[in-house]
Amino acid sequence: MIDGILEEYRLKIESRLDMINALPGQPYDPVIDAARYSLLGGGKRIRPVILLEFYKLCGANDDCAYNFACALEMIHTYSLIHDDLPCMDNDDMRRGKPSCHIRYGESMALLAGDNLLTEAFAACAKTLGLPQERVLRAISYLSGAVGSAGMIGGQVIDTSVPVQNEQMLFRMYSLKTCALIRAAAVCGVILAGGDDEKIKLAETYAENLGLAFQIIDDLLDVGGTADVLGKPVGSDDKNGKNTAVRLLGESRCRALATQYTENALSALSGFNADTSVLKEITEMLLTREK
Ligand code: GRG
Repeated sequence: MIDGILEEYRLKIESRLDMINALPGQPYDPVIDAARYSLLGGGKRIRPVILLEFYKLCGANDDCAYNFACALEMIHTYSLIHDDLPCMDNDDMRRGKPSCHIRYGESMALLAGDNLLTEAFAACAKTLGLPQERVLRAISYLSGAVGSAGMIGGQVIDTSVPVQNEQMLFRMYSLKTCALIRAAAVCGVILAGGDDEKIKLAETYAENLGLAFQIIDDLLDVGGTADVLGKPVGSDDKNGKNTAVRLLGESRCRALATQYTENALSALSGFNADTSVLKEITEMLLTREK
C-alpha cells in the first residue's frame, strides 16, 4: 500500500518541481539546467511527503501546500549539491549519477545550489489559497530551520568543530539533519492551521525521526552498497568524520535508531486522526537500504 501512495506523491511532487524550475529560454539557463539535473534526478522525496501528510493530518484536504512542500525538496537538493563540492565532502556521485559539480563544474554547481535556495523561498511565497499569516509563519519557521541556528549551523559543526562526544554529535545531527525534517512536519501543521499542541507533537515526531534517519545514514555509509545508495560508501571515513557508528559502535546505533523510531511513532499517536501513512513511512525509513 505504502509504495503506491509514495509513488502517487512522487509523481505529483516531481511534476510541480518541473513546473517551478522550468527553463525560461534565457542566457542564464545553464544554472537552471544544473539545478534541474540534481532536483529531478531521483531522491526519496520524504520531506515534501512529510509536510503534505502533516497538512492532511490537521484536517486540510486540498493541494494548496504543494508549492511549499516542493520548496523543501529544493532546499534539500541545494544542501546535497553544496555538500558534495570539493570544499565540503568532495563526493563524485549522488542519487546514482555524477554529482552536480562533476557534470556542470564547480561554479555552476555552487550557483545552482544558491538558486535553488532562493527560488525555494519564492515558491513558498507563492502558496495560494491559504491565510497569509499562516504562510508567513511557516516561512519564518523554515528560514530558522535552514539558517545558522539550523541546517547551516549543523554543517559548520560537522565541517569545522571537533565532535568528540555523544552530546555534541547529537546536537550536530539535530541541526544538520533534523532541522529540515522538523520544518517539514511543523510547516504542514502551521499551513493547515493546527494549534500549538500539534506543532509540539510534530516537532517531537520529526526530531526523533531525524535522529533515527541520520543514524541509519551513518550505518549505511559503513555497511551499505554504493550501487543501491547511489553514492559512495565510506565517505564519512574518507573525510575523517566522527559519526554515531564511530563513537558508539554498530549495535548501539541500531538500538538507538529503533528507540528514536519508537519515540517518533508515539508522538504520532497524540494526533486524533489517521496517521497510518506516516507510521508506515517512519517504519520503512528504519529498514531502508538507501
Ligand atoms: C548547507 C552545504 C549544506 C549542508 C547542510 C544537509 C546537509 C547539511 C548535508 C547533506 C549531506 C547529509 C549526509 C545530510 C544529512 C541528511 C541526510 C541523511 C541527507 C540525505 O537525505 P535523503 O536520504 O536523500 O533523503 P535523497 O537523495 O533520498 O533525497
